[in-house]
Amino acid sequence: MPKVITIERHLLEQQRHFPQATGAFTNLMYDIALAAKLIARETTRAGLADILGMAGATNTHGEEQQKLDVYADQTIYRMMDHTGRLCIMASEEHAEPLHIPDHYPCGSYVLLYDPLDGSSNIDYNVSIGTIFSIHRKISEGERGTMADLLQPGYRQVAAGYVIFGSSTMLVYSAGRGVHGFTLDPSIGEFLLSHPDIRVPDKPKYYSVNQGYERYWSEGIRRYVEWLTGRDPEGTGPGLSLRYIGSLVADFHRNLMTGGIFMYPADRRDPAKPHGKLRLTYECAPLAFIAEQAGGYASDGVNPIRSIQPHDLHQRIPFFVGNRELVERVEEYIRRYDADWVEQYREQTRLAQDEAVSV
Ligand code: P6P
Repeated sequence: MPKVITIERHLLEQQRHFPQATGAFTNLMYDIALAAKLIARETTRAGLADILGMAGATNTHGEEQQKLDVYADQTIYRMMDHTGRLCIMASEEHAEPLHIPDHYPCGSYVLLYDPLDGSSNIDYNVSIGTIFSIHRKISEGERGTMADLLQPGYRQVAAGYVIFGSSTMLVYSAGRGVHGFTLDPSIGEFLLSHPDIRVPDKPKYYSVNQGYERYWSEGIRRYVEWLTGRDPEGTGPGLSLRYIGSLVADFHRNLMTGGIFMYPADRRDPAKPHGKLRLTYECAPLAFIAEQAGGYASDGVNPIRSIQPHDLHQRIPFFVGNRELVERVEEYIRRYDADWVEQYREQTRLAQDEAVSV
């Protein structure tokens, strides 16, 4: 009989590599897995229950909240707020940090999460996902502060995502490789189905919203020409386009098949000069996963892991996947978008100076 490894067993085995471990991280991951099971149950029923459709409320970014968004956000918070493992949280659905209630103890970990990314796809039965990032507390005192939330990606203790699709998968890394668990709903357990995930050396796909091509910089336009083998020298890899419009689904496919996911800065929306995706609870955790699997992630100028956040919800351009593909887009941006790079560096510096001065 093949060895059945539950996520609990896997976490306990991994914990043995950390002699000082108290079990708090292991229990935190259990809590995340349980929240994922509860959300999975609702997403599979979404077509049946009255949970479909807009909740009526709008989130911090003025986007209409789907009821599943609200349910996922509340479920994660309620699974975490009383355990004594966290000192503070942050969610894509809330402008301000989520503090641990005074009547609950605080712990030494920090959790940032996007409770249900891609939620606009809910009504069309397209895969959606939860993304999470875990840091250690660095501030003084018992309770967490904004400084604990605004840590650069290289300080992440762990990161992962749950993809709610044809099956529910939890993919995570705690710095010792990337491991995928598939939910067996008949027993309510996440079973190890994809140990030690590595980005394949030979990439297959590129993912970008081609509909925005007219808003791209010259560097991005030329890079995509190269990707699809249309560059003058014909040296490009000739990749196929796959784009679902659900970050977790697009990321997961490229992680498994090799490729690059891109959400570049574009001139389409002046309110979002640096693209749409968020650094702290989308790009940084996925960058952690990609690099643990042998890939690389960049904003086109800097490694994602090196970026010091200046705002909880700051947006950045995002390129993630096979290292050589991501490094190549950095080359194209350096070569053809020098003015934009200078402006981006200046805007970032000013924003970081302003954040420090507050
Ligand atoms: P666009 C979904 O709304 C999301 O935040 C990500 O999941 C996805 O990658 C992106 O937006 C798609 O955005 O502008 O291509 O529709």
